[in-house]
Amino acid sequence: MSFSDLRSFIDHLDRIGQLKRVRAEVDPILEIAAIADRMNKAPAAGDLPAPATDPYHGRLGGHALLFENVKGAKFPCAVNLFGTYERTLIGLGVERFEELAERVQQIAKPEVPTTLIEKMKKLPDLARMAAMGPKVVRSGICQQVVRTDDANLFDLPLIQCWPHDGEPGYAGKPADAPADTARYVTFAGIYTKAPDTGTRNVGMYRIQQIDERRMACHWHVHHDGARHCRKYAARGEKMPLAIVWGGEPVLTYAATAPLPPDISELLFAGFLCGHGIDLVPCKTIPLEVPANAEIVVEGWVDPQNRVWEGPFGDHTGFYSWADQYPSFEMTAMTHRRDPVMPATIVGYPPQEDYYLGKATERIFLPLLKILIPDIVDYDLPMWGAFHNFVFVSIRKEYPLQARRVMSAIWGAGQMAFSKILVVVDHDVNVHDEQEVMFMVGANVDPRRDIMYVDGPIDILDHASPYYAAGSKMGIDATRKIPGEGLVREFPERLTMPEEIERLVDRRWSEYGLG
Ligand SMILES: Cc1cc2nc3c(=O)[nH]c(=O)nc-3n(C[C@H](O)[C@H](O)[C@H](O)COP(=O)(O)O)c2cc1C
Ligand SMILES: [Mn+2]
Repeated sequence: MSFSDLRSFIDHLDRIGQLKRVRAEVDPILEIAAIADRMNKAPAAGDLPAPATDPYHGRLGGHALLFENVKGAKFPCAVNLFGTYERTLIGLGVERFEELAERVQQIAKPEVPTTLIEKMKKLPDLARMAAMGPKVVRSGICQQVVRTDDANLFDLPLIQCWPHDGEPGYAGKPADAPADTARYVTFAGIYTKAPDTGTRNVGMYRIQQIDERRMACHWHVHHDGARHCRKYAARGEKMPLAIVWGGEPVLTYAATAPLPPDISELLFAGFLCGHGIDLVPCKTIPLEVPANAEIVVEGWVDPQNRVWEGPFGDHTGFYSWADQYPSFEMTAMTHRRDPVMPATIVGYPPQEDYYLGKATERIFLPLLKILIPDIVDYDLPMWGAFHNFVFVSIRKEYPLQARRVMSAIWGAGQMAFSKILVVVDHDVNVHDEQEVMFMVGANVDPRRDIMYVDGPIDILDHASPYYAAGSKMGIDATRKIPGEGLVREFPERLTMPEEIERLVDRRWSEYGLG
């Protein structure tokens, strides 16, 4: 079962003991973030066992928190809603991510009907598929309250996450930069539309508050929000943009999913929750937003007017550099009568975003396998902060196959940003960090088995020699075969014969070893 809005998700977490309410007044400046950070590193609430795909870190994340009294703000703030495996699964309405992976695979690999009868049988499927797209409806609860001239961003519990966020004279921001706030939109969907095709995009991008009505839009140059903005800039036009908190919880995940450009996150969310997302037209801009949202900020981006954004304590565990980004000016704020604003913090892992990344890892595995059939499984280890490390296992059938897989991954959408790739054989469990690193130690001749390439790098990477450009490393930890350079025969891995294992099982009690 998936939830129709954030409210019912929060209520459910409350009922099952996964949410704690904080009634004491808390400061949106650093205090909420410090509490959320502790929660992310605490033992997980609930009793779901660690998933097999994460034996090391699967039981962290504490409780979701609802801060009911945020200093200076009109609305409460929720954090850590997706901050464990269990809560992410609940939010996505499934018991295992693989259920969604199977659903996605059906779209990507449809069985093509050949006979007329088969085609007729497929009709209900097609109708169901068509029903997953977003629908525009006349009115929505997200517009119970509409404020235009008196809309004020300080009413929102926007948080400052880390001490040097937005600090003048720090990490590339000039000391005399115009004043802004260090507060951020951290857990919202950013809605835009391409001016030429009308394609909608939803991305999760952080947005820094400048003052009562203005903000700075931090979308990476490689992401769709930036692409849309460049299109408006080329036409000399401003871009309508909506910031949306809440709505169907699948939307929050869909905004983070690495879909190819022009593949609609709203359609994807529809597939994930099994029905189309209802949208309502915005009040002051030509865009549509989820009818069930909690809060919507409408406005225009001026691509010509760039303002300072950052520095920001980022998911890398470091501050990312300040830079200039397009400014946004609010024209309206609409919301429910009693909205809740979700927020998140990022930083040294684990944080809430880790589980969204893990959902992506599992849901996109079938699609990655269609693109690169050699792949058996892959893992993004927690301490790799998404793309610093990727472990991949392959069924190896010919020389230098691991290098082909590396090149393919570096060409596959956002996987292109994988900085250090480790490729192992199919019989290695990629979710077992020790086993993977054991194979790196054992199977690698560094000069022969390491490949470096140059290419685009995640813009948040501070170690690359250039902004968004640098090198990547592939480590081939598979067993080497002829044709892969100077190779001696690889020995067999140590294992006991099956019958001895069974004999020892049988006789265990006889040994008196407990
Ligand atoms: C908590 C969180 C914060 C993020 N912040 C940003 C951000 O500030 N800018 C950005 O470009 N991507 C950010 N991302 C990553 C994008 O949401 C993600 O890459 C998404 O797939 C981009 O969608 P798009 O391809 O439609 O642009 C963030 C992700 C998460 C989970
Ligand atoms: Mn997109």
